[in-house]
Amino acid sequence: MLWTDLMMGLNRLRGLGPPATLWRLCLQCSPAVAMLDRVPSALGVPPLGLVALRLSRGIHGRGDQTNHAAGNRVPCRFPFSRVSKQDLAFFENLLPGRTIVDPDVLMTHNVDWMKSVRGSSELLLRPQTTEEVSKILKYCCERRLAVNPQGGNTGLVGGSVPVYDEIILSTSLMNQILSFDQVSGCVLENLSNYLEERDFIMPLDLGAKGSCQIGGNVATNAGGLRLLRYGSLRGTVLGLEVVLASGKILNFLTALRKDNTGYDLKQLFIGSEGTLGIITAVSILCPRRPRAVNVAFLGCSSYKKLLETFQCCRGMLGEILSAFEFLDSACMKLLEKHLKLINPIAENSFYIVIETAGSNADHDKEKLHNFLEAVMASFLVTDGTVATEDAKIKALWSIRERVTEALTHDGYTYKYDISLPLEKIYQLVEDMREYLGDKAKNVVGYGHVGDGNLHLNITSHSKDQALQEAIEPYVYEWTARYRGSISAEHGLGLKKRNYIHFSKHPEAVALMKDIKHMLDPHRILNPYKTLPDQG
Ligand code: 2HG
Ligand code: ZN
Repeated sequence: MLWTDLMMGLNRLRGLGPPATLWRLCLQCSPAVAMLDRVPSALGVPPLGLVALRLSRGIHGRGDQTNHAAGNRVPCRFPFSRVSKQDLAFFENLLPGRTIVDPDVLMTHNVDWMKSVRGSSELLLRPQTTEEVSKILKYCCERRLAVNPQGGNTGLVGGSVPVYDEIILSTSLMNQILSFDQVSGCVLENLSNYLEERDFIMPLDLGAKGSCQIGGNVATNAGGLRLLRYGSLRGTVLGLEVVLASGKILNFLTALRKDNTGYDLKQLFIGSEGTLGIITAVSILCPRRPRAVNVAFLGCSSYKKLLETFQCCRGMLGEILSAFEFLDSACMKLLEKHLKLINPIAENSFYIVIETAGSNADHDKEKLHNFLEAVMASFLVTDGTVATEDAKIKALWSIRERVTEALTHDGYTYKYDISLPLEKIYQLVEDMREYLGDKAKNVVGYGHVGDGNLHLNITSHSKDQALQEAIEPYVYEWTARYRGSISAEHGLGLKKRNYIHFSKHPEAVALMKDIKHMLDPHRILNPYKTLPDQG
């Protein structure tokens, strides 16, 4: 197929379903939602903007009390105090009108968006300032009351909701943008819009951008669709403000790009899933908004060809490549069946979403054209379509971004977020399909090829303990055999905490426990998450 055919392919996009934004509105209210990602950026090395956020966290969960697979069994409640009338009076005095005991409001905060874990908290606190967070934690620490920090509650590993009756500390009101250089915690999409008006972008982008909060993103070290281009939050976050379990406020809110004065303490809190402290402000490096963005949606007949396409893409698109994502044909079938999305190209075994983002439209177009000609001439790619216009770019992206949503309509979903050497990624999906046979309804693979990150998802008609026990620990043993990670970007939360040993040595886990003990000796912060019950 030629470039002109690719351009003509755009016409077929007109039949695509509703824009991706529809489902982003409210993860908590709708059972049919997703948690995905996408990309952009600028050509060359344009000046970088800086954003600092006073924020909100997000991730945690309750043990699925009905889940008896060994690693997922919920530990007994730790001997925390229970909220008394005096405690309530203290919080009402500190946060008048923001101390919530209404069971209807609490219901949505007790359940994760996948509806797979549920807590029984009877108290939700909505602080607005760092000082309020500090006073809450100081009080809870003295009273031995457990706290579940919660941002947008879009996590996928049961990390963002309570397990038992932990007090939910929601950071949703800590959403002030302090300044362009110093912003505060915000829903990711609001923040992205704010930055775009100023000609900058956030260095991360997730399908859950309409609900997830920047504090939660940092606390979970969320990856997303821009990681290939901008790297992880471990690199783009320049500074943090954190409140420890004792109530002590740590201010590392620097905006410096370089600071080699000893240990980089902020890294301890990035990805700690709210178990070490509550992040209350973030400063983050933001790239300039790219002038020219193109998206190509391509079809490949095998995973081998997909990988060769990726190698070619890296070589030929180089500095303008901002995303290389994939989904398999099983994902496409679910999108068609459950969301009525229309495949814009001919049926294929694999589909690729490539995004370029640069500063010179003609230059980028020419590069993309040459790349497309090369991969078609060598029969790596069998069909494709390209979008340069915003609405069409969104429509193509929504095919990748909405796979998670489509899966929620297919039944109970078992989620695995695995890092592997690139050539092994799809073998896990194939082996799993063969191994499970007809025990599973669907076994699908998609994810971030550019980052070596597979999202292996398996569905069944309803929750099936035997199936879960067949999958786990098989999937983790398989991953460990190839030195992969059992959680590439979603964290461990409640669901994966006991599998940490498949990716970390015992000495490392022991050191993590020591750090937890030092920073939160009474284990009040997000208990039952991230660290394994034993060992
Ligand atoms: C994505 O990349 C998200 O789409 C969600 O990380 C993945 O639902 C999943 O398994
Ligand atoms: Zn992902």
